[in-house]
Amino acid sequence: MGRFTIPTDEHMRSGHVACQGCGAAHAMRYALKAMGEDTIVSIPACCWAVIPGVWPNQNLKVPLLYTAFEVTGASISGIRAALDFQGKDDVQVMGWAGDGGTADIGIQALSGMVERGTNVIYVMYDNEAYMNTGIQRSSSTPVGAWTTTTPVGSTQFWEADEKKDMVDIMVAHKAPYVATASVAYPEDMIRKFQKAKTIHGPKFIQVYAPCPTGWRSDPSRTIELAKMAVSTHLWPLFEVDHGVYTINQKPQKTDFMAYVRMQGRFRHLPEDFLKDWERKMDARWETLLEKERFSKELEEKGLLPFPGPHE
Ligand SMILES: Cc1ncc(C[n+]2csc(CCOP(=O)(O)OP(=O)(O)O)c2C)c(N)n1
Ligand SMILES: [Mg+2]
Repeated sequence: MGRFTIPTDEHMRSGHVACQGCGAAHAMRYALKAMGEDTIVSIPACCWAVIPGVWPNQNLKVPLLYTAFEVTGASISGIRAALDFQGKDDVQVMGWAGDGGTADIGIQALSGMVERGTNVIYVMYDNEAYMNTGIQRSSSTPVGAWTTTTPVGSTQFWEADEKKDMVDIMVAHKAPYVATASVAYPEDMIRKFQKAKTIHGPKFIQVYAPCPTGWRSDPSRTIELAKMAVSTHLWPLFEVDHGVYTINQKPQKTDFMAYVRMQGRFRHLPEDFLKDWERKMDARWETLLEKERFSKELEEKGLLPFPGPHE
């Protein structure tokens, strides 16, 4: 990862209305630095439908289309089709949706978009719950987490299910480029967006975006928390380019409990539950290492990378 690679151009003005320490606000700023001014963004209902503020004072300098919650994939397909009809190949189209809008309610439009091989970038900024409407659980909420619909108290009814693996789902769709990114690593994130721009077809990037309001974490420690998610192997940074996995960072694992303790949403969890969760996360990391090794083996045999759509 090179240093001083972050473009100085800003496509986001100051004056957004995100909460203090909002990871999603950083995510958009970095993404647009990579995407550039010739980008049309489509955003469904989510925090980011509010964050830019009200036109004409909205803080994004690029054209922005607000859509219904479930249609990001369809919306950016339509924008792409219109641009293609006009011969505007140099304009990028970026869908920008939350985890609820992607892993739950928008998944059918996203699936169709990928299946059709649409030439767009779809970003899922993952704050791990429906934050804009008051911290309800989504299928991307991690196991054990408190949310307002998985309350903690006499019921002990915290989130029971494992986080849905959207990267696996996108890889199974044979999207030509699938990656994770984190607001704690802007160089890595910007490089991935720049790379995505050069690849024809549907690209999917899932960005780790801490939400101090919903995670009950200190807003001044958002980046520290995001770094710890990577170093605990909870949020591995990797990319899958036409089926070939590359893990971008292989850090020496740091203290899992320290990560958990920084967030009030996990405060109630008993020791044995946390130990079990950590074991599962360790196994997931080992599995990812194996996927990388195996996909490189397939590449050596000429079985990967698979061809992109319409190639
Ligand atoms: C069909 C429909 N159902 C529910 C809503 C209400 N709603 C607006 S934003 C939102 C939460 C979105 O969650 P997510 O996609 O994770 O984005 P975040 O708010 O966390 O940024 C909900 C439930 C809606 N706008 N439309
Ligand atoms: Mg969310």
